[in-house]
Amino acid sequence: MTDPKQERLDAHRVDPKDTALTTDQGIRVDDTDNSLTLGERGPSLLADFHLREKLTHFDHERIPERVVHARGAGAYGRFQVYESLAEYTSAEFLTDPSLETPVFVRFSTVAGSRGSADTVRDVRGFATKFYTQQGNFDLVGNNMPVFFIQDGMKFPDFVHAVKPEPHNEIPQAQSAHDTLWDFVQLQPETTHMMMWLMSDRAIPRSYAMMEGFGVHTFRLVNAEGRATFAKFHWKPKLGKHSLDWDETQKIAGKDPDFNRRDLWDSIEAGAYPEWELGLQLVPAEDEHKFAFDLLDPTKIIPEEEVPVRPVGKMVLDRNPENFFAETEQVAFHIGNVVPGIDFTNDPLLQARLFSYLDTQLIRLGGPNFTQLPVNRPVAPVANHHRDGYHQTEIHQGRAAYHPNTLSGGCPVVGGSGSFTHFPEQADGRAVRKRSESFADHYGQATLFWNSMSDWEKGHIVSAFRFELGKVETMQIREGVVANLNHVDHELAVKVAEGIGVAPPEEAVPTGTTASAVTASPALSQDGQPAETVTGRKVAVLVADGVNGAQVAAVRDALTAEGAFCEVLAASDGTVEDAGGGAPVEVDRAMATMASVLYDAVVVPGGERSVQTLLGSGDAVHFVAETFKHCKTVAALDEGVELLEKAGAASADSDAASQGGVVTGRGDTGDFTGELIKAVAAHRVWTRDKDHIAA
Ligand code: HDD
Repeated sequence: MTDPKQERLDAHRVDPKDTALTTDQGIRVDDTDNSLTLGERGPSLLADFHLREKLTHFDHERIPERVVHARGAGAYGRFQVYESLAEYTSAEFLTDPSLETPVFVRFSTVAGSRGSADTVRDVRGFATKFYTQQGNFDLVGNNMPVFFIQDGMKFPDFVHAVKPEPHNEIPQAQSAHDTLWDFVQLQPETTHMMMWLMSDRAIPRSYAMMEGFGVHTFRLVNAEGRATFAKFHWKPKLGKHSLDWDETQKIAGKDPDFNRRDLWDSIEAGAYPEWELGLQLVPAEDEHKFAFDLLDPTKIIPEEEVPVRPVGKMVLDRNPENFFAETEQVAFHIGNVVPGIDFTNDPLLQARLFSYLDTQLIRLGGPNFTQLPVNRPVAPVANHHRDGYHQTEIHQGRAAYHPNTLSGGCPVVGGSGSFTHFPEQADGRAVRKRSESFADHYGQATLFWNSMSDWEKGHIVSAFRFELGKVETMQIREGVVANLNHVDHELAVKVAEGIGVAPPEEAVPTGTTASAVTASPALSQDGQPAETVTGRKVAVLVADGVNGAQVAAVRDALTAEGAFCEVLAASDGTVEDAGGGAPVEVDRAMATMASVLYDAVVVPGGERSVQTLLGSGDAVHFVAETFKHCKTVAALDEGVELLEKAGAASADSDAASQGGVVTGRGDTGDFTGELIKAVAAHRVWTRDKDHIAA
């Protein structure tokens, strides 16, 4: 009798010579399914080296997850500077426009464990490793330009507060709990960052639709040794866009890998994510010209005060081969800088200089993690570091010390192109004291609030209400409201009204050192450039009897623009074309997907198809939910009836005036053009009256 398992294996077998299964010693194995036993029903034998080795290796497969930023996804790409920045820096990758520098980027959430959902409310890490000819430069930033605390001394306190509570390890990957907000109420320096965290920046639609920030003020140093202060920015080509809060909650269940999958799929499809690197440059002599301290990481330099100069472009165009080897083992370190880039005395940055190397030692099990392929520089490495766990180099020669004659004095030290620390003048007494220039915790939180559109303000109020509504201790809610009153009285009152706290009766003074600008349009996500649908995902709902020509036209138009178009029906397979043409291929069974996984829905015409969809609770819900989340809903011919039934359009309404509702008849020409425009515009946030009025 034939064995079905063997038949299936034989059918997929490649040349067995190259694929023989071996032990770690290279010995070919005759059976990897059955332990070696004494008789068929007898005890297992210690002599079974294959079993023991297989289990031992498996038992040791895990390494400690990152203490923060455990959940992440990465990709390779390239960076190129537009024109030489030699006036500011001697870093070759920033001065030679002909150089293409390979990069690896890892995006992450901060609080959750490795297996937590992507779409939680959190800061996103945006860490870039530039493999430059002069060595690795790591820009270890976030998608928000400020941080929770001013001094690295507070980092363990902050992280302990935001992580799941220690007694019951609840909640996972959430900031909505007592310990975080207790810390926040007592540490008002968190206020500015909490405004960002409560804004839609904390729930990005895609990594490719996020800004990135180096946060700290760095120092660029040119070949003559002249220093310029610099803030690093990443500006996404696709604009900065976010999800709807209700949507994120549902995605966390429907597809916890939502952002990771989006990055992977976009790269596989050739829709490569792209950012411009931008610099805010401040001459050294202007260090004290601002209303805040450049060394304070809870402050931005408003772009309206110092413009962001676009200096280069990064494209991510290759997915890793193996998640563990590359994305999990990549080791970033803010101390990895190349000549021409240097640090400042920002006390948060200074503490980070210690922490990153320290953490890699425990996480990656010894000092040789720099030899792992993803961490290895493209620049040659030569020094007297020797031995240690997992040493993969076979070092040559007798001299592992400097100076030496036995190796001809090699490797030589110094010379042109070597890193020289900026000779900053420093003088003072050893003190534990926060600088007075860091004292204002509210001014820029107010600037952020004042820069938001109405719908963004509505989302922020709702987020505070949600988060504080989960806080069990009333006194903590009250403390946060008291802090918010220093940001904006109306904000504090609205938040208080939603969480059972007595609203503050009168306004109190807000911060003093905001900046020269009182509102910064660059902080808002309103009115983003809407020129592209690259990476967007559109669902097309169909059943037997659909207008197949319309499905094809919609699919062709969207894919030509770099969007993903998926046809959904009650089950996989095909559906009949109303015109008697070839059956229409179904990409997904509706039950396996949900509206929250798409940016828009299209209902093509076809009498029979639409009648079936009208009778399907799933289909009606799909359209209604798409509409509720402020996305584009579109229909052709009879399909409009489904929009009406879902409450997304009414027969006598002027569809165009509703925004994000696209309808058409018969011919798909204008329809697909309008559809693409609407999808590119992301969302019609003003549709969500509940939250704006909150
Ligand atoms: Fe950090 C990881 C970004 C403050 C200590 N951090 C980590 C990652 C990012 C950031 C993106 C993940 C890197 C990856 O993908 O592997 N961290 C920031 C930013 C900060 C910041 C933008 C403030 C401006 N971090 C910060 C402080 C400390 C740390 C103040 C400690 C004093 N961060 C760490 C760490 C991690 C880390 C414990 C955990 C895993 C790792 O380093 O490799 O060392």
